[in-house]
Amino acid sequence: MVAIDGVVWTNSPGGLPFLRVETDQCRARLTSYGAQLCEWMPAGESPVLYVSPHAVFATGTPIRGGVPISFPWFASHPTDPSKPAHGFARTRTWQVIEVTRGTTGDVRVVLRLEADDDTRALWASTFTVSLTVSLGATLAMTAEVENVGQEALAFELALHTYLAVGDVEAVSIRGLEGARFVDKVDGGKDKVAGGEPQRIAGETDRVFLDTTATCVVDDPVLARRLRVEKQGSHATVLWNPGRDRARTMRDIGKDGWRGFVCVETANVGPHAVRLAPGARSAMTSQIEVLPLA
Ligand code: TA6
Repeated sequence: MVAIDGVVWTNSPGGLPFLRVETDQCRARLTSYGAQLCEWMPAGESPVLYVSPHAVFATGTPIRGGVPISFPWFASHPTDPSKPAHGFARTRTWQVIEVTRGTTGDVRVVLRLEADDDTRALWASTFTVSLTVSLGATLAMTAEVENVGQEALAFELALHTYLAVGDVEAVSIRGLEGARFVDKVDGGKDKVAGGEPQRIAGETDRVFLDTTATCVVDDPVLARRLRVEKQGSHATVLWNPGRDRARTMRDIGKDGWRGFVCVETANVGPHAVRLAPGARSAMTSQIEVLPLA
């Protein structure tokens, strides 16, 4: 691959290959393990993605933070609890197809994962999934799935984005007002959001349906606004474990839960995507940092 200014490959202490990007537009870190973006920081900003100080960087373990990819199923497997939560994409090493510098100075990285014997043992379908990441003053991530097999397939997909915030109990999330959601911390009940922004008070695990809306996280502590715009996605997941549940998780630490909120661009549940042989489908999430007006 041609050397690109501001881009180097390194290895994490656990041996994962990391692409480090340092340009006049941003600083970023992405590993081919799970095609997981673990840092994106536009010039002059503090980190936009949260990564737990207790995150494990080793093959076989999902990395807690950044942007894990849930594919081909979301959360627990619907029928077989022995299969890995959130599918296998986040614990496989993806192929790096391309690293280039765009005309606007952004660094563009394309990664791909294809079906093989290991994926077929967990999911019978023949697919390719690619992730295109544009790392600049804004962040764009597009995940595209193609059915390269002979049978129809159906999948769920989420960009399980951990947004870094000053104090999760102080943020408000706009854009989901009036949307229908499944409340996973209330027995999976179907509910409808009120007219006020979402706030995090205790464990929150909500799958908003039929929504293509942009979400805006207002963060008074960091005095900034994170704007998450999306295309090709009909669900948004809002998640934070809260203090008590975080205590049961090995890789979050005592107060880690305060430092993030997951706002996930997704196609899950009733929005699972069905693809005929030869068909493809793309989903994009774009993140921008704005001052808090
Ligand atoms: O997206 C929300 C969620 O599905 C939650 O139910 C929660 O458990 C979270 O993902 C994290 O899952 P993980 O397998 O990474 O611990």
